[in-house]
Amino acid sequence: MERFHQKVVYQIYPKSFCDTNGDGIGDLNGVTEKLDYLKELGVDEIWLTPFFCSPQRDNGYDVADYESVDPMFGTMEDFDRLVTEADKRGMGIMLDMVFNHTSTAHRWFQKALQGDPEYMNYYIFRDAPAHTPPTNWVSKFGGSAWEYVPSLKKWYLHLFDVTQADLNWENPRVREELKNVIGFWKQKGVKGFRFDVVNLISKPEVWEDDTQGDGRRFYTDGPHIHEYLKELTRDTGIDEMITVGEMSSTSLDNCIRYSNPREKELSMCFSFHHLKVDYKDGQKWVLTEPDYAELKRLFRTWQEGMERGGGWNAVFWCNHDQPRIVSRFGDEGTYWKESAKMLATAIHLMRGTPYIFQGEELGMTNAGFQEIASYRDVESLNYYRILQEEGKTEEEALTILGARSRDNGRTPMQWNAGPHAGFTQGEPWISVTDNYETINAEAERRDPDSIFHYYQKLIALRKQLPVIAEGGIRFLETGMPDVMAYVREDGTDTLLVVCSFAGEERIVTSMGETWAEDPEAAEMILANYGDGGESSVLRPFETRVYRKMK
Ligand code: TEU
Ligand code: CA
Repeated sequence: MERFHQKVVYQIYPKSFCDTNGDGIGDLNGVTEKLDYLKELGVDEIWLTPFFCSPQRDNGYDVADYESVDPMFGTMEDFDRLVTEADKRGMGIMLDMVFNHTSTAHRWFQKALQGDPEYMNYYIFRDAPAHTPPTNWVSKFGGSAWEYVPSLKKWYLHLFDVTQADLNWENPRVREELKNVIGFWKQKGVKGFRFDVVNLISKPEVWEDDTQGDGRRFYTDGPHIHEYLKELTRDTGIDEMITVGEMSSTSLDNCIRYSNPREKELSMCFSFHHLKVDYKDGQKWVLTEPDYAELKRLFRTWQEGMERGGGWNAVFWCNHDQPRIVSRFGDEGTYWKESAKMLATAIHLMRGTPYIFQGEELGMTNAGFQEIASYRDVESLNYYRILQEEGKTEEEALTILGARSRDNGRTPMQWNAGPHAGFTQGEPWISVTDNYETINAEAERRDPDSIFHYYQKLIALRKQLPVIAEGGIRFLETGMPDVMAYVREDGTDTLLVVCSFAGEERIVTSMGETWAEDPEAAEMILANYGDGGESSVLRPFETRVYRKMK
């Protein structure tokens, strides 16, 4: 078994996790202070999003010095102490490497701006007339993906914010610099790495306008991506660690190659297709109801496809870029607890390594801010403007932001019912969601029926039953678009996982070998309603897990 198949990773956005010095910003000492909480939950690895020196234009994904701790998060000694304390509790620290781009405040880019040809070749500068970008590509944060530098009479590429300049991975000097960054953090005891939008690093040989889209088809899963990943892994020796690639708009075939151990590229991949079933025609900023039939189809394609190809999925719902899943695909009201537990079951028993984003284990919900002053995210602030330029009213724009903004996942962790949910003694950099008096860690640790304790059970189950980490997976036809069922099996154990995404009852008639009709043949080992209920009726958002020993 691969060392990470039984593990569960917890993602921390330090800025919103726990503030220990009263400046309203979460810090590394806040993470250290909460390690016992994470140990109680039962997670194995802790992924920290970037805390390196940064102008914070994209909350740290605009890195100005890769081998540093930004003073707002603390000191390098604070980091060393965090690694030591996590290690004492058997937990590893995973860092987030933003290698597709640096901040324009990085000294490399500053040297490039001064016209130093060596450092200009660290980035992607192109000649083109002052008012005509080299291509018509669109930044993921809106606007052109190119910025003109009059003093150089050249444009530079930025697939994200204008202050995030794309690195030129064709330049061996760049690749050596980034390998040294990996080496720096490895020797500090880091146990794993997440690579940010890593499948965008290989740019095309030919630069041309995209007449069919925003340009992503030219730079996504680019011509040398697999070579670069093999070289990075080989030359830094990270194949012994847990590595995960964030793959933007990628394909199943590429993710099999990225994560099949034979390829010696990465341990696993994040893909996002399942988190676009509520995008209208793939457009994030156009609201539509989730298409659960498509959600099931995607899970089946990726789960069964990655098993066939020997790849490995990172399975997740939430992160710092996504709205809170209980608000998005579950129910914030009557069935808040049941739907949060169902959503957790749906992915934790799949084939792959589960990731829990801070607060997801509490059922934290979207903030849904309805005034622009509450927003902090550069992408959201850009689209608040863009949507109104496209003719939306301010109210319509705020309704869309309330559902889609990345700030929904960045509100402070809700620790208790005290001021600012116990996140800070100061003024938080972003408002706390107003339901913290009922949704918080202290309340849920006291409630045996809480979402927190349900996540504990799921994490423990992955360690108790090898079939979860190692078994095969097969999806069943339930005959209903919003009821998902799959079987996990190995030589000795078989599980049946049934999840209803519906807000009302569903009658279960046929699901092949479900054993629901013959409860004696199988034992129900997990459920989100107190009692076993009627085997042929699924209550709103009901989930049940049956086990049959061969
Ligand atoms: O995210 C890349 C990414 O695909 C998302 O930002 C997505 O494109 C965006 O939310 C639009 O839906 C990674 C990081 O997770 C994100 O926080 C950074 O902003 C981005 O890369 C640039 O580094
Ligand atoms: Ca702080």
